[in-house]
Parts: sequence; C-alpha cells; structure tokens
Amino acid sequence: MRILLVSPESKVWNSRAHIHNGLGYLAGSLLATGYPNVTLYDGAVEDESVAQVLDRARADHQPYDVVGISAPTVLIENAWGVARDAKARGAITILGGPHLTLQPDESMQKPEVDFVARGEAEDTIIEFLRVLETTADGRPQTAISDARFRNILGLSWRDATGRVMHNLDRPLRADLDNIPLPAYHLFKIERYTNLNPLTDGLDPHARAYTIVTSRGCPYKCTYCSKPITGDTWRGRSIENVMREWRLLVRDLRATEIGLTDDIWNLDLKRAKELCRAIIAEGLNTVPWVTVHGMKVNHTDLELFQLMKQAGCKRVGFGVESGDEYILKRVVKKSQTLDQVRNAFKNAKAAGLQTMGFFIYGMPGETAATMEKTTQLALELDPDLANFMIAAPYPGTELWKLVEKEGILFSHNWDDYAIHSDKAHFQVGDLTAEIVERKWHEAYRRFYFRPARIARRLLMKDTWLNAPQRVRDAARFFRVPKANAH
Ligand code: B12
Ligand code: SF4
Repeated sequence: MRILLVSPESKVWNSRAHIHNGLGYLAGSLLATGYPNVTLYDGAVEDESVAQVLDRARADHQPYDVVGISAPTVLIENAWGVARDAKARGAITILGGPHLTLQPDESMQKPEVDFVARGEAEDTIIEFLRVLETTADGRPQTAISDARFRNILGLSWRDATGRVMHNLDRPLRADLDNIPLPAYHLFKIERYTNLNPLTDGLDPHARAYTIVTSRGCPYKCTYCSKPITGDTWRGRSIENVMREWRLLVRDLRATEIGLTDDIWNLDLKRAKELCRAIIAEGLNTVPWVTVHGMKVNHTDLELFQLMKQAGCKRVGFGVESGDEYILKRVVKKSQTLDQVRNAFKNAKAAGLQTMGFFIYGMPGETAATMEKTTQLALELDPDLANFMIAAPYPGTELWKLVEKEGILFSHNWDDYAIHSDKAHFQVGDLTAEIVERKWHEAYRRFYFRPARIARRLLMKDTWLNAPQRVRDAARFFRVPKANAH
C-alpha cells in the first residue's frame, strides 16, 4: 500500500513554513505499524504540484493507492482540489485535520472525498488501512464501503448504498508517551529554514523543527478553535519529551526548535522540569521559541530564567486585548492585564525576546477599546507584535454569537485567515471599516516608531530578507480604502 500524505499549498499569508507535525505523527505511526511506503508532501515547500507527483508515480509504475489530505479551515478548498486530482488518478482519498473534525459532512458530500477522519488520527489511519487492504477473510481489496469501516471510531464513510455514515468520535488519547514520534526524516527539512524572523533563521542551511510536548488546553477563549486537541490537557512525560529533544538536537542536527503546544506551561512545575532536563543534558545549544502563545498566568521569573538557560530565545504571549472588560468578558481569556505586564517584565528581565498576539474587532469592541489594545502593545513593546482581526471559526463561542447576532462577511473558507486585513463580521455598531482602520493603525504605530526602525535596521534579517520585509510593510502599512463589504 503506497500512501501520500499531503498538506495542500496555501494562499494564506504566512511569512514562514513549519513542518506539519500532524502528518509527521501519522507517518510515524504508519511506519511503526508496518506501512513503509509513506511519502509526505507539503505544498508550502514543494516545487511540483500534487498532480505532478501522482503522475510521476504512475509513470514509474508505483502509483499511490491512498492520498491523505490535511486541512485547517482556511485550506479546505485547496484540500478538495487535491482530492479531485487524486481521485482522477485512481487513488482513494481520506481527509483529516481541524476543519474535517468540525464539518465532516460538508466534505463527505463531495464525490472526490471517500473518507474523513475526525480528531486525533494516529490510530484511526492504521485501523482504516487494515480494513482497506484486506477483506474479512484476508484477501486483497480496495472496497471503500466494507461494513467493517463501521467499527472505526472517528471515521466518516459511505456504506454500500452510498449513505454517509459518521461513526462515533474517537476519545482523545491519554497515553501520549506511547504514540510513535513523528517521522521527521520524511520532511525535506533543509527547506524549513526560517521558523521565525527573530531566531536569525536566515541561515540557508537551517534545519527548523517543531515539537509538541503536550496536547489540549482547558481554557475556553471564545475565539479559539481546538477541535483536534480538545479541552483536556495531556502532557507527555519529561523523559519522553527528552527522548525527542535528544533526537532533534543530536541525531537530526536541528538548528532551531519551535514548541507548538496549545499551552506548554499549564503545569508550571513540569515546564521548569523540562528546562532543567535540557540544561542538565547540555541540549541547550539549539535555540528554541514558543510558536503558540504561552499563557501569562502560568509563569514566574524563575520559569523564564530556566527557559533562557535551556536555550530559549523568544517567548510569545496571547495578550489579545488592552481592555480589561473585553479581555475578561468577551475574549474570556482568564488572565488580567497585571498578569500580562508581569509576564513581559519577567521574560525581558530573564533576557528573552518577546512576542505578543493582539486581536481587533471582537464583538462589543469600540474604537476606544481597540485603542487601548494598541496602547498596551506600545507599552509592552515586544520584539514582535502580531495584530490579528477576529475570525469566527466554526464551533467557537465567537462563531455562535456572530451566527445569532451578527452579519458574516466571509463566505469562502479561505477568507478565514486571522492575518488577513479584512474584517470577517459585524456585530452591533462596530463596522468593518473601523476594525480595519484600527488594525492598520496598530501596525503603523507599532512598527513605525523611530526607535523600532533603528532597532530593525540593526538586525541582520532586515537586510538579508529585504524583499519579504518590503512586501510585509506594503501589506500592513497601506492605508485601507473605503470598505468593500
Ligand atoms: C503549529 C501550528 C501552526 C503552524 C504550522 C501549521 C502546520 N502546518 O501544522 C503555522 C504557524 C504555520 C500555522 C499557521 C496557521 N494556523 Co495554526 N496551528 C498550529 C498549532 C499550534 C499546532 C498544530 C499541531 O502541530 N498540532 C498537533 C498535531 C498532532 O495535530 P494535527 O496537526 O491537528 O494533526 C492530527 C489530526 O488533525 C489528524 N490529521 C491531520 N491531518 C490529517 C490528514 C489525514 C489524512 C488524516 C487521516 C488525519 C489528519 O491527525 C493528526 C494526528 O493526530 C495548532 C493548534 C493545535 N493544537 O492544533 C494551530 C491551528 C491548527 N492553527 C490554526 C490557524 C487558524 C492557523 C492559520 C489559519 C492562521 C492564519 N495565518 O490565519 C494558519 C494557516 C496556515 C496554513 N497554511 O495551514 C487553528 C486552526 C483552526 C481551524 N478551525 O482550522 C489552530 C487549531 C489554532 C487554534 N486553536 O485556533 N499554524
Ligand atoms: S487561545 Fe490558548 S489559552 Fe485560550 S483556549 Fe486556545 S489554546 Fe487555550
């Protein structure tokens, strides 16, 4: 059985490419369970299209039997495109990832989609292939309506009459230590050279990896979409994480590492233990960053000092709003502005670079509350500020509110990018025009300060990456035209 796992090419703005750890995990489980013919295709870094890859495999008489495609909400249209190409070339298609978990039926209505896997799928994909490759009495087959698919938790499929069946959900795996590590060797790692602009990631020989030390988050921020990892925090043991950290640093010669947990510091004691273990083993030679924001209310000065000693270079924090009411009652972030200020102060005192994530245009906001957010960004003065316009992802509290009380402007799933410069909805009096103006203004006022421009000009990547920097500047700093909605 030859399997191609695909992350589709994305039109969503992103200044950097990250390895797709979800596909890495699926490939790791497949290899560990006796499926050696697995190839990873990441549209962010490939030269050929999926259709070309499939055609070449057919010409070499080694066609792919199964094409598995991953999709967050913004990539679902691209995922269907890949599925059409794959079906047209005789492959069986299975889609998985966040959007498929939220809206499985939508994809199962498409003739190009044979199966959907919902939720974490390391076990689902193995059970799926086992049914797919042999009949109940052990003969080879590729029947996609075998009744045994009924027994696979988290799978959506069609029975012999063509009826779409959604099996029961698969429970989250509690024993993360027993999941095989991602098949890192299958990534074209030399193409992931820039995990983020602050890690001097301009080395053309960089090897940027990411690692997931825990899954899930118990908080309930109203905009956050976490269909895969869920509300239950599950941490891997320190020894298990260290096994992977050793592999990345010693065997795979990582030049930078990104932590992509939903909330890696939920258990402060464990976070410190991990840093101590990295220091004790001398693995602190490779710089690392937190890709997803840390939660400010689970930090203290000692944590940041240990992170610094353990090789961490930069920390990101979800700040979201400078208005206490919006933060508490609308975003429901379960953190105070004092905790935000304290975390930045401590991280800087420990010598770490900082990054802040800020949201504009939540329901109930006004120009004044967004102004407070911009003021807070200026006060905190992180090395990097990421200003985002609120996007109502399906399943979130924000989505439900916009459905009930608002007007939605985004009608295609690829409009849902949070780094887009367009407002996605209107609730109450807050028009898209005001949100977009405050968002552009935030970028201009934050990045166009003389001291910051001087600091940037001294940074190596500003010069080495000049064309990208100019494109970013044009995108963020252009004054918005009259609203098109
Ligand atoms: C790291 C990360 C990134 C990285 C890399 C993304 C990547 N290619 O993996 C970067 C920074 C590039 C990124 C970008 C964006 N991201 Co992001 N990202 C994450 C983060 C923090 C971790 C992802 C991860 O490694 N998960 C762990 C692995 C094990 O899980 P997984 O990837 O989901 O895979 C499992 C299952 O989904 C399933 N599965 C996945 N694919 C497939 C395919 C098949 C065939 C099968 C059977 C199963 C299957 O099996 C896997 C193993 O269990 C998640 C949060 C989260 N916890 O999921 C957000 C998250 C996925 N991102 C999100 C968003 C919104 C974005 C952006 C749209 C933001 C933007 N720019 O506007 C962009 C999209 C760009 C793009 N091209 O994808 C949302 C998606 C919500 C949604 N409904 O789609 C999430 C859930 C964050 C959140 N809580 O809101 N992201
Ligand atoms: S935004 Fe972060 S803290 Fe909030 S629910 Fe999502 S993962 Fe948890």
